[in-house]
Parts: sequence; structure tokens; C-alpha cells
Amino acid sequence: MPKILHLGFGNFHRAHQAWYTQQSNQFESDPWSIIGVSMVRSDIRDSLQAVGFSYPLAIIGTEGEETKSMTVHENVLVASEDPEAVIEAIADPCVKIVTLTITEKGYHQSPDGGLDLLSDAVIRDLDGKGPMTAIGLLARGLATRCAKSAPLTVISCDNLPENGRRLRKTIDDFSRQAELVLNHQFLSFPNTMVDRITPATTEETKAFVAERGHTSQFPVIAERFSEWVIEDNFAAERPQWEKAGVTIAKNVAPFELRKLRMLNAAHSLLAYGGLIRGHDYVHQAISDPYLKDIVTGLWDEAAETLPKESRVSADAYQRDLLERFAQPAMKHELRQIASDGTLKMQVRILSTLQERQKRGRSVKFCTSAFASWLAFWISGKDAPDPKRLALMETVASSNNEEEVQKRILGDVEGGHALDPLALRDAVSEWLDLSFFTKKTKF
Ligand code: CS2
Repeated sequence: MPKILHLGFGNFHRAHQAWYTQQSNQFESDPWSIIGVSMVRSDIRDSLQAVGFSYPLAIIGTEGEETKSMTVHENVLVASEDPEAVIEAIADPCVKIVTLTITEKGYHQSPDGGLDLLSDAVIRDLDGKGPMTAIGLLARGLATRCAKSAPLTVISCDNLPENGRRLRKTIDDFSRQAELVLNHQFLSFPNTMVDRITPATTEETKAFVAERGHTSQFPVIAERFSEWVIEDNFAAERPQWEKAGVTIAKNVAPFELRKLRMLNAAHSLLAYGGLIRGHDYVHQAISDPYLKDIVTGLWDEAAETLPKESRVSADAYQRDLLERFAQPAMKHELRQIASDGTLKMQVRILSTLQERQKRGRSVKFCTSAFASWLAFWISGKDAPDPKRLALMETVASSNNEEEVQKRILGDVEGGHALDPLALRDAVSEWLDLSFFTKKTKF
């Protein structure tokens, strides 16, 4: 049985890559199975082990809903407990593909796109004094794997532009530091675009699936819409994913940029603007006419920056997004999306801003998304973020809103070659109007 190993056994993986693999297994004479790797938590492995690693997936769409039993996983490993087992599995020639959902921060990237050698987690991993990072685990597994001359495809499924290329760069940097030898003749890192809205599991999720006859501590809810575009660059065998609706493409960039700059950018704007205005869920924020107008403005601005291939369908894409965001049964929490903004802002918003500034085009609405994030912190709200403490200190350091803006802007602008004065002016337009502060409309 050919295998896939997946690093980051979260809801998104269980609703997306797992779902595509289970669907395409209907067409395989030798079906694929997945070994999930939970980076830290062992409770999910303990709970799912008792039921053969199966779990219910509730799929919700405007045309109704269904709950599927997912049975494609054969095992779950816990990296924090036994990293060597993960390294061994990556090196096992039965594993043909490694997929990853480790979130933006899992890549430990520096602003120049390489591995951040100043990151504590990376330093501890390299010194052997802390838990291995996902990048460290993968680099060690790949070195052992290459020594066996057995080819392997490594697919990043995180929301980052050119995620395959970035992953390869961080793996190469880590390997160099750790003196691991990789042979790229046996490896490939295709770029991908992944999409399926998948909220975190709550007590309500458990009740929702229980009402439909499924008992599980770890059920998943996802929207019916799902998309996966993978660059046609495989080093080894792969499932017939295209039979389950996956697009295997020569160039992923048009899809990836459209998704990041339209879907994810709007999500971030709705998260910060929505939380400030007292909403909890995406469907509430998008039905707030005030926010909806700003989101539409953002989409128009982002669409203009897209490559021709995806620009032509941007209007239809916007209409679909409005429908997808508006589904109340998804209960997609804004808090979930608000996390890790320092990393998300750069790839979702600042890249559009930069493109538009270069072309001398208005940046009013894409700036609003950035301003909403600044205002979120300035107004004393809180979310998990790698720079959370630094942001909170900056906010506490001065009562002068403009001064605080200036410092935060300085922190995240790095590497984007934005015109800082123009950006500051554009942001001030939103914050001066007190758009996003507690004082006014929000
Ligand atoms: C969201 C994404 O949490 C977030 O930041 O924007 O997880 C989004 O739901 C997915 O990318 C949809 O495919």
C-alpha cells in the first residue's frame, strides 16, 4: 500500500488532503493510506486510535449537508513524543509523498525568505536542546531518505506564495546548518494552492455531528467548496487526485495569488474589523454592510494585481466568496483567523499594496485591511501571534496613536519595499477617521 505522511494533523488536513485522497482511492487498485503526524498533541492520537483513526467530516453547502466517515489514516504519530519515528517514516520508501500544514510560522522564515537563524525554536533544534521543528524533522528525514536513493515528493499545503519553493529553501538552509546531505535528484517540492474553509472544532461541532449520529471527540466541519491545484512536479508516484477534482497544473501562481489576495486578505480584514465592531463569526462580519463595502473595494483592488489567467474570472470568484463567507452553519470564528497577523499581513495584504504602489494605483482598500490589523492592537485587543509581546509592548509604550502606528509599521514593513511614507498616509486616512477604533462606528 503506497503511503503519504502528513505533518500537522489539524482540521484543515483532515478536511482537505485526506478527503481528496479518500475520494481518489475509489479509483485505485492499490489504495493510498495516510500517516498523520501531530506535532505536539497526543490526545488526538489517543482518542482516534480507539476507532482505527477514523473521524466524521460534516460538509456544509448551500445545497444541503452530509457527514462522511473518514477512514484514510492508518496511524497517527506524535512528533514531540517520538521524533525519531517520524524521521524513520519519512525515510521509508513506502512513503511516496510528504504533505505539510504547519501554518505560516512553522517555516521560521526570515524576511529574505531563508530560514530565520535567529529564531529560538530553530536555534534550540539545531543545538539539540529543544523539540525538533517541523523543518528540522523533515530535513533529517529527507537526508536519510536521499541516502536510500528513493524519490519523494514534498508538498507544502500552507497559505504562502510559492510555498514549495519556500519550503525547499528553508529545508536547504536547515540542512546546511545541521550538516545534513540532501540529494535533490530524488526530491521535488511542487507549489500548491489549497482551499477549503475549515473552522476549528468546538463543543458545537461535536453536538452538530452527534445530532447526525456520529460520536467523536475530534470531528471536523468544512464547507462543500474545495480546491487544490498542484504544480506538475512529482518525484515519485502519486494518487490519481485529479479524479477527485484536483487540478494538476504547470503554473500555480495565478490560483495562489488570487486565493491569498482575495479570500485570505478579506478574511483578515473581516477578522480585525469584525472583532473591533463586535462580531464573532465570518458570516456576521460579511453581512455588516459597512464591512462588506470595504471588502468589495479590497477585492477590486486585489483583482487588478492578478495575472491575466485568474484576473479574468475575478468577478465570479468574488461572487462565490460572498456566498461562501455568508454560510451561518459554518460558525467560522474571527478569532481563529486573527491569529499570526504579523505573518499573514505580508503575504495577503502587503504584496497587493506593493504591486499597486508600483503601478501608481490607489491603495485605499488594501490599506484598510492593514489599518484594521493595526487598530486591533492599538485598541488593546489580543490574538496569538509570534510578535504578540513586542506588539503589546509597542502599544503600551506610548499614548500617541500616530507614534505607535509608526513603530508597528516599521516592524512589519521589512522586506516589502513599500513606500513607507505613502503607506503611513494611506493608513492614517483610515485611522484618523477613527474607522477602526472603539470610539466610533466600529
Ligand atoms: C484563514 C484560512 O485562518 C485563516 O487565516 O484565512 O485558514 C482560510 O480559511 C483557508 O485558507 C481557506 O482555504
